Amino acid sequence: FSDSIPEHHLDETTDLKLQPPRMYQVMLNNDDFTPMDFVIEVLVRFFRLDQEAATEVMLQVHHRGKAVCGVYSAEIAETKVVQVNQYAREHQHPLLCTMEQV
Ligand code: NFA
Repeated sequence: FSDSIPEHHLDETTDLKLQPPRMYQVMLNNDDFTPMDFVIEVLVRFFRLDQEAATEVMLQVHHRGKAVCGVYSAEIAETKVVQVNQYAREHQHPLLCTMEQV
C-alpha cells in the first residue's frame, strides 16, 4: 500500500521496505520410519549444521515430535521445505519438513 503514498510522506513506520521481513521457523517432524542417520544428513546438507548440532536437533525431533532447524525469510524458508521434502521422497523416506511464521 505504501506504493500509493507520495514518497515524501513516507516514514519508517509506513514504508514496508524499511520493516524487517517476516521470519519463518523451518521444522522437521518426527515419524517412525526415517533412519536417524538420514535425518542428520539432511540437517548437515540443507541447514549447514555440523555433525554434533545436527545430532542434537535430530534427537529433539525424535523425542519432542518436532524441532526448529533454522529461521529464514519466506522465500528461503519455502525453498528449504521444498528441497528437503523432495530429497526425502527421492530416498523413499516419509520425513516431513514444514514452516511456521515466528
Ligand atoms: N523416529 C525416527 C526413528 O526412530 C527417527 C527420526 C528422527 C525421524 C527425526 C524423523 C525425524 N527411526
